[in-house]
Amino acid sequence: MAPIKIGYWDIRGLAEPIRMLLKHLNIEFEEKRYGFGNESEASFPNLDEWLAEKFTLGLDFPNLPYLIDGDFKMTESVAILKRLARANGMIATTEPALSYSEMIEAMIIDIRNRLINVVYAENLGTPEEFEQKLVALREPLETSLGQLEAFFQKHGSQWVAGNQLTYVDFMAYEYLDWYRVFAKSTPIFEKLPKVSDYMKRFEELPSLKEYIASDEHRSVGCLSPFARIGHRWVKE
Ligand SMILES: N[C@@H](CCC(=O)N[C@@H](CS)C(=O)NCC(=O)O)C(=O)O
Repeated sequence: MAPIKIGYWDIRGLAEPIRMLLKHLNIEFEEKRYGFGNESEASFPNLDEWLAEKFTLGLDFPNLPYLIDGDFKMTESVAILKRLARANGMIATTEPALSYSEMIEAMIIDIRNRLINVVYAENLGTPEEFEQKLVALREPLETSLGQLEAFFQKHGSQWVAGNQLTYVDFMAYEYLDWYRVFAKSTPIFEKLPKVSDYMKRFEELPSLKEYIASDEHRSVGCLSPFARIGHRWVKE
């Protein structure tokens, strides 16, 4: 049987939790990574490579990322993660773990979107104004991370669903990791021992340790070149 195919831009973005989950599960998969054109041309960045295929793939809701598994095709990053998680024991099945992990899933998406809304905003303002908007992200981030720290403290859990690693951890790790680039040299997790341990625990997973340390993961931008920052980024 042909391996699962994942289509996405040639960035980490919304596909990285899916890629990491597949690697963790040791599931063979093929990737179609769409480029943004030639960086030396005035038309860069452009969507041409993706747009040439977008409506030819038989997707009900054409978008990126997509998953093609034989005749089965779908989009929506979280739905793709959940399909893979359900099939491979990577989703909580008991209460309250399921409710807690779904709560954190939604909270992590909110944290991620606050950043996305700033860096992809149509009116980015002057570099100074943009810098101020990035600084303004710190307060809500610190509040959310402080709450996550307290959650781990209160529940004594290793992962968001207790002691079971689930697909939500793949989202949480990736989207919290994006903030390391935007925080520049100012540490964001160091004051939070539980959250720091959580990030480290994920990075140390034997299934992912090598990948997370590799250039394949570290040197690829988190975001597309349409974002003011986050496209060209090498993790320190
Ligand atoms: N809710 C969707 C959002 C998908 C989305 O916004 N994809 C962006 C990249 S992050 C894209 O460029 N889609 C291609 C398109 O709109 O044609 C998901 O989570 O998968």
